[in-house]
Amino acid sequence: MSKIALITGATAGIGKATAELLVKKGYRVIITGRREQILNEFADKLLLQHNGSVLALNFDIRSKVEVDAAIDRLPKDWKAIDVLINNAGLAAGLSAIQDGDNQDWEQMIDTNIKGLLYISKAVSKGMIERKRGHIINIGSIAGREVYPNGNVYCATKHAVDALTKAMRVDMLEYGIKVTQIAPGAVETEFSLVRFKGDEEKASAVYDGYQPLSAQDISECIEFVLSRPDHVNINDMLIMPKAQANTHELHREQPDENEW
Ligand code: NDP
Ligand code: 8X3
Repeated sequence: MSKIALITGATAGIGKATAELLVKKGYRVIITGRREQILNEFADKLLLQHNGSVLALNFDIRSKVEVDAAIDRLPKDWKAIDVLINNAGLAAGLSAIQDGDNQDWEQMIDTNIKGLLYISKAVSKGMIERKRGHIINIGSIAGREVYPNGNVYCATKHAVDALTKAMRVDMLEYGIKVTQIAPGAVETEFSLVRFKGDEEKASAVYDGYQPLSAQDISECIEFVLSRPDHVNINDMLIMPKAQANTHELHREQPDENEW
């Protein structure tokens, strides 16, 4: 029987690419996000183009009430979730602590940490009863290092790193696997969101080198999921070839003779 995977934040980027790949691999996929129209259009595309089995759940992961209601009200044949991919997340702003915007801080902490906790608690209940499941948390290189002005975003991803390790301990006796996927720079809507729609600033993040694509990360997730039952990949750190760490990026200089 096909496995059921719930992917948070599947209206864009890594979540969207992962939904597409898992549908192609025969998973029944639950996609979530706040942007209802985009979510529903994507569900239709998956149904039509890939003949997939798809369910769209429109909620804000920051609301515990909305998260619990969405999971409680799952149709009977969608309740037995095998895979939870905690992907919904964001960076908001890039500034020193002393200049930080409190609303940005709340949004990152509420989404990247509290939202991840709410849905993990709601979904893991059933996994514990069934004594099977796999939780994949999308961390980041920002969960291993800090970079100038990245403070609160980095802190939320360090929290994802700690929570992944803690969940693995808590889930051990129930046979539930817990994995962290930690990417470096991936070109998605991430920077556009961080810079609040400033396309110039967002695209400059990826200038002069080849970043990872959302598809690159979806393939790593699929690799992790396709291991035999007794094998768990605890952690995977994936970087673009041009990025050694959060500080060292090798950007090609534009050729001055080119015009
Ligand atoms: P995108 O901005 O392209 O996608 C983010 C997704 O998260 C969207 O589907 C968005 O949906 C969803 N989301 C954001 N806030 C909420 C919310 N409150 N409730 C529900 N869904 C929400 O970014 P990425 O694909 O790049 O990011 C995915 C994950 O990968 C994040 O956790 C990010 O931190 C992490 N990551 C990204 C890297 C990068 O360089 N891009 C590198 C390392 C990690 P909607 O707006 O419809 O709600
Ligand atoms: C996203 C990667 O380095 O921009 O998590 O924080 S980074």
